[in-house]
This record gives sequence, structure tokens and C-alpha cells, in this order.
Amino acid sequence: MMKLYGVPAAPNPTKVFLYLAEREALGAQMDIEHIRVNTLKGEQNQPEHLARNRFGALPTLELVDGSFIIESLAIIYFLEDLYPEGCLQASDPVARGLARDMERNVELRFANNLSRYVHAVNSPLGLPKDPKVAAEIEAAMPRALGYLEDILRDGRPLLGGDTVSIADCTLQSALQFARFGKVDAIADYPGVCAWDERYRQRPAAQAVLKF
Ligand SMILES: N[C@@H](CCC(=O)N[C@@H](CS)C(=O)NCC(=O)O)C(=O)O
Repeated sequence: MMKLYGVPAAPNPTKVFLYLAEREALGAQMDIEHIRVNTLKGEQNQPEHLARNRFGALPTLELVDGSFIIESLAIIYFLEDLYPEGCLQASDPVARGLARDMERNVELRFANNLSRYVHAVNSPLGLPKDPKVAAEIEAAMPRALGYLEDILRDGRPLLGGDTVSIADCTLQSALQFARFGKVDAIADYPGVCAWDERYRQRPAAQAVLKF
């Protein structure tokens, strides 16, 4: 059986947990054992985990042949390929390309910055505050949030339209981490707030989210 090493509430593991829960809600049966690595105790940097992932990071997927996939999005795309029936990606190349582009923009322009911001102002891992980083990210955030707000302006229920996409998992994992750190980054963006409320009602979200 494959093994997924993760920790609740951390954004990158949560992205994969949400993806798995969405697929399961759609009927997929994936043979994956969940194993918790306690980051509050520093277990991600113990030799046992470094042997799985030299970067001491989560999530990490151990395949049945003993090899490891250590990037969250690579794990998701691997599972899309392994269990193609009912996968979240469209088969049409244009729709697929646009959805992948959206996921990259959500992560690289918004989610990563939001996580860095949470660590800079109120790190759940106890990292020192960093006002310079916080100010830089505050200046950059309106552009990323404007991107999300524009996507949602037509009233679509989910980022890709009517059906859930990987970008939804990415966005919610970041917003949960902000709630964990008591950071409200979206109050001035009604479309994103409405999406957030809607997404958190989904069975997958209810099963996975802790905050
Ligand atoms: N690019 C990697 C990032 C992985 C990552 O940074 N994970 C965080 C949790 S969200 C982690 O393991 N942090 C613990 C640490 O770096 O010590 C991915 O997408 O999987």
C-alpha cells in the first residue's frame, strides 16, 4: 500500500488531503495509508523522514516500490494518472492547460505568499516575526487577490466553474493556514470570501479542514 506522510493544517499536505477527499467523494478508491509526521516536534527533520525526503518537508508519498514523490503537485498529478477514472482534470487539452495554469497562478502568486505572510506575522511554527517580508507581501497581495476576484466575478461556484479542480484544493489549503495563524487576507474581496464559505461546506472540506 502507498503511504502518505503529512500533517494536518500545513498547506502543502492539506492540498493533497483535500484532493484525496474530493476524489473519494467522487467514488475513487485509492489505496493510501496516512502517516502523521509531527512538525511541532521537528519529526520532519529526523533521519527517518530525511531518508524519505531529503528536504525535510511534507507531504511525501511512498510508492509501493519504495520510491518517493516529494512535491505536493507531483503527488496529485501522479494520482490523477494512476486513478484516471473520474480524475479532476479535463481531457480536453485547452481546458486542461487553463486549469493547470490557474493552479500554478493560485499557488505561486497567492498561496505561497500567504503562507510566508502568516509565518512573518504569526507563525504557527513559532518562527520569528519578519516585518520586512510582511510589508513586501502586503504590497504584492492585491494583485493576486484581484486575479482570484476576477475569476470568480461571473458568480461561478468553484474556481474552474461548476466542478471542483485542483486549484480549489490549493486555494483552500492556503486560506485554512491563514485562519490557523489568525490572518484575514480576504475580507476586502467578496468573491473570494463567498468562494471560501461555499468551499468549506463541501464534504471533502468538512472531512479534512481543522480550522
Ligand atoms: N514545494 C513543496 C513544499 C513542501 C513544504 O514546504 N511543506 C511544508 C509544510 S506546508 C513543510 O514540510 N514544512 C516543514 C519544514 O520545512 O520544516 C510541496 O509543494 O510539497
